[in-house]
Amino acid sequence: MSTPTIAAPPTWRAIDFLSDLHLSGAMPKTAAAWREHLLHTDADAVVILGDLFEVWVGDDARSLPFEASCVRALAQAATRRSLMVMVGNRDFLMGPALLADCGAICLHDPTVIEAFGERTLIAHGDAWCLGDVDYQRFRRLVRSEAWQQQFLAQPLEVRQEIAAGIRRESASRRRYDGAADADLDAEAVTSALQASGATVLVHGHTHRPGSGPFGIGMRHVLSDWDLDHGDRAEVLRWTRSGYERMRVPAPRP
Ligand SMILES: [Mn+2]
Repeated sequence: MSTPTIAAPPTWRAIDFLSDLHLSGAMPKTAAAWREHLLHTDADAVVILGDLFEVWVGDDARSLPFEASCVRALAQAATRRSLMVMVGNRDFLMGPALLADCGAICLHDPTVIEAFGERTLIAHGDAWCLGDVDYQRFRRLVRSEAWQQQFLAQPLEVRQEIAAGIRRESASRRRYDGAADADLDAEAVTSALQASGATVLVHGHTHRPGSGPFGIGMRHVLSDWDLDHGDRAEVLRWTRSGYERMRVPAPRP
């Protein structure tokens, strides 16, 4: 299958990429900084590459106060600029209907964005951590229709309890995210770049922000966000002049 492609309108001057915010009610500063950026960035488009939420247990979670406030922010942002969302390994149960409801474009993982005369491949990143065989097995399970039907059939409170259990237990958390030191497979990335005609890859997931050559191309790894226990929050901005990392400030008290 050819990689889905999104062509940026020629009028666009800046595209903001972000991922791995891991938003939850327990991280109010991070959520506030995200909302501020989302609503007030001067970019033409905001592209979220997975793990916007620490966990998303199904679209009925939008009825919970924190989740509802985030969904409102997404919908508000989408009235001002183009908003695109790809799901990650934490929030893969965010459905296309919910995103459409917010006015966001639901992105296939991976997708190509064509802008400024170039083609950039974008992905969450976990699907190419092929060295982590246990994680890939787990990923296939939870992405299967059967597992999701069974999980979503349980009451919201039960699903929240299961998610909280995963967050408490570091062993199951590793299973959920993959090994902490896992990186993307360079051969898989090379094939994906070749198949999509892209020379640059932008991805998240590994929480190891940085830019450099990888496979046959160049890659930019997005930063995770944490302004509640640390000082990490960054957006990668793509313009005609290239890629630039921008620190996102903590919210004013
Ligand atoms: Mn992830």
